[in-house]
Amino acid sequence: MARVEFPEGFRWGTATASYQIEGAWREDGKGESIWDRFAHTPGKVKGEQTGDVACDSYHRYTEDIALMREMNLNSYRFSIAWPRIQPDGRGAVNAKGVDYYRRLTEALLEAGIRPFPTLYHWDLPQALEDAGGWPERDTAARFADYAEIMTRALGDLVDHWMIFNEPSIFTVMGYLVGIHAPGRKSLDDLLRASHTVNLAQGQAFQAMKAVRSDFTVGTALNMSPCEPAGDSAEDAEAAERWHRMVNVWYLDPALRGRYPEAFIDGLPAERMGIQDGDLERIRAPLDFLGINLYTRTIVKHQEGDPFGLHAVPVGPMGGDDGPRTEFGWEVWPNALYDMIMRVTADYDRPIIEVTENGCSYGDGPGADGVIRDTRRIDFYRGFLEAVSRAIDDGADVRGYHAWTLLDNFEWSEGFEQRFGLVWLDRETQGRTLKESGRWYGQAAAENGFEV
Ligand code: GCO
Repeated sequence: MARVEFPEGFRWGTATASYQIEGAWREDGKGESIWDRFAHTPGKVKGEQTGDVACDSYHRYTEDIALMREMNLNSYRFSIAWPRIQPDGRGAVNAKGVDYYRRLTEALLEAGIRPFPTLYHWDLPQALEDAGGWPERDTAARFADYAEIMTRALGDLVDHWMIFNEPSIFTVMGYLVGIHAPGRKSLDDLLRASHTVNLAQGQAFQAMKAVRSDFTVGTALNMSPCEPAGDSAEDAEAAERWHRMVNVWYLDPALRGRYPEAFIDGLPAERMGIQDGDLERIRAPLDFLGINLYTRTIVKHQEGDPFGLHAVPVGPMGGDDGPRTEFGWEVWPNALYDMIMRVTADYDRPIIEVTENGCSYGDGPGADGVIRDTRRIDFYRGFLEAVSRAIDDGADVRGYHAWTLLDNFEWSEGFEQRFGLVWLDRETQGRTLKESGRWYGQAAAENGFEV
């Protein structure tokens, strides 16, 4: 039997997000978020489901931490709900909201688990959306204020921070495609939102470093290696433009102070609202890069696409060679190896943490109560082997976070898609460790596994 090994000190964790697990949607002074508003709007979420209760982790976080300990985990990526901290996205701080995250953080430290918070995982205060949302430039300054407030509040307990979760998803899905909150459908809104988010990332980074210069600050980007659909030069160039738009639109501004060249007709600077001095403001020399990855993307050249990139992804998520999860996403572990190695080569071997990777399978309890989700075990075995191979080939990967700890609210899909290492019984809020959770826990304990 061969063995897949990881470096000493490698972080084994899971990832969640506030709106997807917390519930308590209007408890202890929390303000309304755009996801509260969106999920309460008929026709937006499957089965008219909402995150009002979700996994009730606002009240049951100690149960969640006990499950992480049972899995021998030493890192927990969670997100902070901005509307718990500033109910209207500006002004006075809600002490009860800060207290919740302080209790959660202290309990994690008590359990020997690194608290690893993301400041923004999509739940913008509705009051800021009412004032224009991410397309409104002032939202960047509001976000930087929130980042300063939160890092000052927890800076004695938390050393590692992520600024955003998947900016190219929440901007595209929320302002162009419209199937995520706030449900707007405008290319101009998307273009302006993308620039405001880059401004917010740069200004928040500066604000956080001013609170503690030794904070380790990164950001979690959804990434997917872009492969040309055919052998033509056109497809190869289209795949590269798609890579620049989807993978590094929020990385090049931070690390290089410029936007990547993705648009056929050049950067739409005017439509993005770029002002003099902005290319300095968007810089953020990140201490690490978080990679969220699920599969690869096959791209072909096509004129007349909605973006103006002359590039479109082919088919559903991924290619046609691997098996598909129940969400229809191709299982292609080499995508993670390829993406890690590309970032390693392009950005001078940055520190990387895999901040999300996981799969949706609905396997539930058998007659004996055991949840034999063997396809999820195979998924993690394959992707973790890819990470180990990337490290052997020179990448500096410090940790891996399975998406996700427990079955939770999967945005417009409601609770239909189950990504958890832990089964959630939505009637009782009962948590049951799946066989994949046991397997992952043993790998974490041994810092590796047999293949
Ligand atoms: C994302 C989000 C998570 C999702 C997960 C499965 O990557 O879309 O960060 O909130 O739930 O990726 O889709």
